[in-house]
Amino acid sequence: MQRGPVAWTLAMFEKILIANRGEIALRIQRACRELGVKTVAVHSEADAEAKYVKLADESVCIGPPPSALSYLNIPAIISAAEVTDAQAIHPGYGFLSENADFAERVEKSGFVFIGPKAETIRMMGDKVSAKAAMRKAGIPCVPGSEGALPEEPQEIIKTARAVGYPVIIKAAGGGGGRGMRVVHTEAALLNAVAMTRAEAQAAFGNPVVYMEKFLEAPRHIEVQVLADRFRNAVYLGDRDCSMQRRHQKIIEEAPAPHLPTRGRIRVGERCAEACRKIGYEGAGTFEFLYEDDEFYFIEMNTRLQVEHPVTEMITGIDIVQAQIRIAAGERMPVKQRDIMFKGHAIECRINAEDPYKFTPSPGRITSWHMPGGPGIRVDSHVYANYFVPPNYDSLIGKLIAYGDTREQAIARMGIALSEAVVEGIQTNLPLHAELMRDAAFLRGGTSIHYLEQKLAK
Ligand code: MV4
Repeated sequence: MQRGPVAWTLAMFEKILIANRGEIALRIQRACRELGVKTVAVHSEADAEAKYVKLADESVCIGPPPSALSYLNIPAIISAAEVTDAQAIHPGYGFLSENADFAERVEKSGFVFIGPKAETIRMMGDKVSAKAAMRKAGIPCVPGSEGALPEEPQEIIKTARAVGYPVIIKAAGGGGGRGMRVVHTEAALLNAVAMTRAEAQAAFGNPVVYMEKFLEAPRHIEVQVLADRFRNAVYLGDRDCSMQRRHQKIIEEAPAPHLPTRGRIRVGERCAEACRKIGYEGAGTFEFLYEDDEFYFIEMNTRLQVEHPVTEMITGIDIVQAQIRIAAGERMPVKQRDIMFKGHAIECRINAEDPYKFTPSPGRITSWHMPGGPGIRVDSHVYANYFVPPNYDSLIGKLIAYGDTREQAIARMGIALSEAVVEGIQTNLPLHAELMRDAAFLRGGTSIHYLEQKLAK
């Protein structure tokens, strides 16, 4: 929320191509519409009949259902921008959103990529260079190898002794949970490094690995930032995304519960300062592990995130509009002191899946009734008689509840979940309803392992 009116300035795009699908394609379209910008939807053959495709000003089919042939098809997307005369491309999340080569080709073809510079995306994509840049910019990081692990066995052993067991070996080309191995003893160390290197080479074409102290039961806390090309940068507060299973977040909330005020402000300020130092441009997220009142940076996401609505709810700032304005070259009208944090927001991701076995549940939705009332927001592209294609991830919508307090947000979410009806496919709504009554969730501040441990029981 801002004090007084805010005035963005300058020329806006006339037309933006949205290189994504589903709820986020609709979310971006809504931001464009409010800005008076025309939209181009690109879609696969599987999404031809989707409502958000019909709602766009124009649409272009970019290929058959598999993502590799459509939503990841760079030449088809750039051609679609050319034939529709779009000026900018919004990549959403997933797909090509953190592909530096895509960002570069978009810009080389004469379009604006709505996101950070290609070189920034490339730097953050390499977790070793990301960490080095952040350390240099004053962000607290997990202790570990300074940079890539060397080849020499004695050096690796020495590093692990200095860090202290358990350690975790991570691939520089990994991230989001891919390419990691925990090591508890020196006897297991060299083999674990060799295995992680081989897997990293096979999966990412990059054998570089690094080492960190393994944190046993941290929380996953992230800080949202916005920065313009004039080195104005603000933080929009934090989110707790610890409620996850197999690296898939299922509930996120803002602000993160039970953080000490000073630590929270300090980490936020450091993130904004790091953006100024590295010349970050656009929306971004600093991911931290949080344990024993300390923040440890692990990765930076250079895209819009699924969970951005909880931050929008507590700040009143439209993050997607801000991304577009920043990409158009506008100067951010808000300073940190203008940003007010008010209330609490929780997001439940609605997935088309078996609520306890987690197997995908694509197919036709026969009924779809979504809740409403004070503090309830539903971000979804689906409707009754919509067919959930089997080709993409299972997210079919997000239920967001806002309240003056965390307790009120949870109460509102519980009511919303009791009103929600989805038939024809299975969803994880029952799991969410159960979590809204879970004693540990109600206390707040559960670790990244909580949900998997609860499900094991
Ligand atoms: C860790 C960790 C413990 N210690 N690093 C997994 C995803 C990737 N972004 C980083 N991950 C982790 N890194 C150290 N030094 C535990 C995890 C981790 C995790 C992190 C965030 C959210 C969920 C997770 C689930 C399992 C492991």
